[in-house]
Amino acid sequence: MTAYLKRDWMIVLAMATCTTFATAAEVTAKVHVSADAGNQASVANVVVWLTPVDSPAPRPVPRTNLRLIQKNKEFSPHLLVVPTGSSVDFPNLDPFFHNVFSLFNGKRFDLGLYEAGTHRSVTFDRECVSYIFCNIHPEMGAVVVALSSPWFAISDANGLITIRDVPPARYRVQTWSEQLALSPSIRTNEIIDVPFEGYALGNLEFSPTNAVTSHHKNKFGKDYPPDPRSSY
Ligand SMILES: [Cu+2]
Repeated sequence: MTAYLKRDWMIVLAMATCTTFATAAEVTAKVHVSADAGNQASVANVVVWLTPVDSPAPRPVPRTNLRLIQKNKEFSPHLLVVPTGSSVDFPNLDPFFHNVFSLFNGKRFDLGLYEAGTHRSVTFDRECVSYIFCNIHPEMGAVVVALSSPWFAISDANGLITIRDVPPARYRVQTWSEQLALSPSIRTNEIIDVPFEGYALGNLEFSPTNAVTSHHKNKFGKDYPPDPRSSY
């Protein structure tokens, strides 16, 4: 390849890169919790996603190597947001049994009793919110949010949300939070026109609600029995 040809290719590549950046808008927001909530409510882990209004959303690319581990009688991470079609592995890294199930809402499954060092996986094949529990340990709880849109983000510890690489178009804004409810309702399912320059949603006002994972039944719909083997 001659030096001139090389230079031409570099110009083409540079132009393509510029074009990509020019069409990749950012949509930002900030979670704000109403003052009467005290200091208890966290502004983190609020999920915001955009669904195109005028055309179907492109099919999201399923992610691979997703894990929701069980260790020290906890699920980790507590919240996992995945594109629909993704499989999540549930390895048991504790030296005792767990019994992972999701029957409350969303994807329904019961992985049964499985021992230390084994794992099972679940494919989240439709848009839904699944609450994951263990039938042995009531303190264990996690949430998997499966989204059909590739444009989503989760608020950080300061409540900041940045959805990147959003093509300019009209979108419906949707939110989910385990412990917060969006208020006032006028912003529920808000429609926005995202221009090339990006869009700032500003403050999203939330108020606290009771987290499903903090008070739940076992997989038979009953209260958890007291565990005589407290060390397990
Ligand atoms: Cu368990």
